[in-house]
This record gives sequence, structure tokens and C-alpha cells, in this order.
Amino acid sequence: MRLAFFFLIVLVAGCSAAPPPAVPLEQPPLRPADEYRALREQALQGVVQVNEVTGQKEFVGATEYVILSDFQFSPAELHFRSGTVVRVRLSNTALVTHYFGGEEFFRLGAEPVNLMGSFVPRGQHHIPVAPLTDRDIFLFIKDPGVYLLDCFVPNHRAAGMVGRLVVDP
Ligand SMILES: [Cu+2]
Repeated sequence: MRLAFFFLIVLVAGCSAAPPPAVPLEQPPLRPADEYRALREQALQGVVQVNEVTGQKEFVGATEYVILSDFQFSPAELHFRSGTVVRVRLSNTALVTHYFGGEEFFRLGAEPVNLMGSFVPRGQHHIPVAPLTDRDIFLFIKDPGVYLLDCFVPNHRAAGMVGRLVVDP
């Protein structure tokens, strides 16, 4: 009986083993996390300024406009430069919710920055855009590479709602 209890403990302990790391070891980030933090702060200082007249913070960096429709992204290929903070204005012209993002892109290529009232929850890889609305997101661009851009809805993806996010060095 005591032996059976021991085996039960071993079994339970085995089940609660740590999950594998989220980032595969064969794809290490280009720079360490603390270096990215410093780069992000530096980039933010260049693109967020206080308007002398209104006293309000404003974004003075580059803006990319992306239209989400049934069933495509326009443009379907986006280019960003590593180490910059960009604004992406997402416009959904359709009557259903579409999503912008990609798992790899948001794991390695970019990190949402919550600025000017925009909010992307931590760990969200596909950003929803409600029907007939615009939404601004701000991204700190990280590891150079080519990442899949897609809509989260599987049949939208199959219908052609895919693209490429290219991070240039
Ligand atoms: Cu969609």
C-alpha cells in the first residue's frame, strides 16, 4: 500500500514537468532581450513627442496602412526595419471580424507596444479588427526574417487571407 502511494507521487510529479521552451533552440533571437529593451526605449524616444501646442503626446514615426477584406490583406507583403517602432493602421472593410498577425511574427519578429490608447494583450498573436472599423497598433520590430501573416479564422486563411511580414536588418 505504501509502495503504491510512492508510485502515485512519482506519477503525479512526472505529469507536472516543465513545458518545453516557447522559442525553439534552433531559432535563437538575434539579440538578447535586454539589448532589445534598450533598443526599444531608444526607438520610442524618436517617435513619441509632446506637441508644443496641445501638450499631448503624438506619434511622429512611420505609419503602414493595411486593409483587411474578404479575403485578403492589402498590401499582402509588409516590410519593416529591425529596431524601429511603427504604427500599423488596420482597416477592416468587411462585415465580419478579421485578424492581423501570425504566431512566428509576434514571437520573433515584432512586439506590440501599447501607445496612444492602443492595447494588445500580452501573448496575443492575432489581433482582431471588428467589422467596418479601424484600429491602430504599434509594433517594435525585432528579428530580421520572413514571417507568415494570416487571419486567425481557418477558412479565411484557406480562402487566401495570407501574406508576408518581412523584417529587414
Ligand atoms: Cu479573416
